[in-house]
Amino acid sequence: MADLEERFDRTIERDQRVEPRDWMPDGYRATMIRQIAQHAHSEIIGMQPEGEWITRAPSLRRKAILLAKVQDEAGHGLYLYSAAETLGADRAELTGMLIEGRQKYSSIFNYPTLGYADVGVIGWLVDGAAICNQVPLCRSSYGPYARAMIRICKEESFHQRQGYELLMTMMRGTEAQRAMVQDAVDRWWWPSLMMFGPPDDASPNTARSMAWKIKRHTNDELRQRFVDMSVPQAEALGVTLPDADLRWNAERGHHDFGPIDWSELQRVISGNGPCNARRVAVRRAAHEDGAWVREAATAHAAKAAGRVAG
Ligand code: FAQ
Repeated sequence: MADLEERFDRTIERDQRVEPRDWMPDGYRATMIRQIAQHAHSEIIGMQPEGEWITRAPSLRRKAILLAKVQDEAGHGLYLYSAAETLGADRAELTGMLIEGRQKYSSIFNYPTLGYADVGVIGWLVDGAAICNQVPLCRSSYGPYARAMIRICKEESFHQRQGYELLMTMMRGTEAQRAMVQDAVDRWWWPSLMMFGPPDDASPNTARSMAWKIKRHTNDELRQRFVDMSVPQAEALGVTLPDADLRWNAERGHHDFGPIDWSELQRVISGNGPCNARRVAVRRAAHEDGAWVREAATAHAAKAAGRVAG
């Protein structure tokens, strides 16, 4: 046992990857399952806010782009559930925990999409925040998760660019279109900052996850990186970020920004955001409606196994 623990510690120390068959502390396994499952759930629930606009896309081109993006999100979710399975988690159980409200998913997907500009702003800010958070996870210590992140980040980059391009197009349009973009930015900016999680002094998991090299940066470090990245992008776009305290601090070499309403994050995480009930109800209905597919696939697999055995 001491040997195994030593080998695990050495793997982490040398920046090597922990693989599914390696011994790992129970806490490491539980933390990885928690984070990967929450991430997978976020991708699957995250299909809904934009998915609601597929039938209302303003052109065939926009519809094709949005369909591709939402399908990518489904792919990311399945990819991540597979990574969780390599740790011994059961996918059906994880889905059960999501629809019973026993496991979390990202707060950001509990806000409504009120117009097509929201699709652009989700691409720009939400995928932008996701990239900021996930690029360092490509160096996460758990091999299957780190490798999954490489592909996911490439696709998220496409998602971010499509959002920004959509917003650029709208900003070149009519006054009404520009107002739609600004309104969407006003609604999504603060929730995007909350995606990075609670502040470091109120983040119970960060220290342990950093020591295990699951996380490579703290929540506040990544949030700051995202603010610094977004300010020039907002300027290029011609929108105002809704924060009167946002300004460059030459001494720190970063932008200062106003206080975040952490009670809102708490409210949304604990199930009381604007759309929590609707998001989970839609996921539950999809799961129940898909029962016949799972049954048919199981029956088919049993038959096929019988044929091989016979
Ligand atoms: N929402 O101690 P910490 C996407 C929870 S991107 C809900 O700081 P940790 C792409 C946290 O889990 C979004 N819950 O926790 C996309 C913990 O829960 P516990 C998904 C939150 O893990 C784009 C508790 O609070 N990305 O889907 C949130 O060290 C567009 C205490 O927090 C990922 O999941 C929150 N915002 O750090 C799809 C990335 N923040 O212990 C569609 C991977 C914290 O009670 C469209 N995850 N919590 O179970 C991570 O990097 C980390 O888990 C953090 C949280 C940074 C999210």
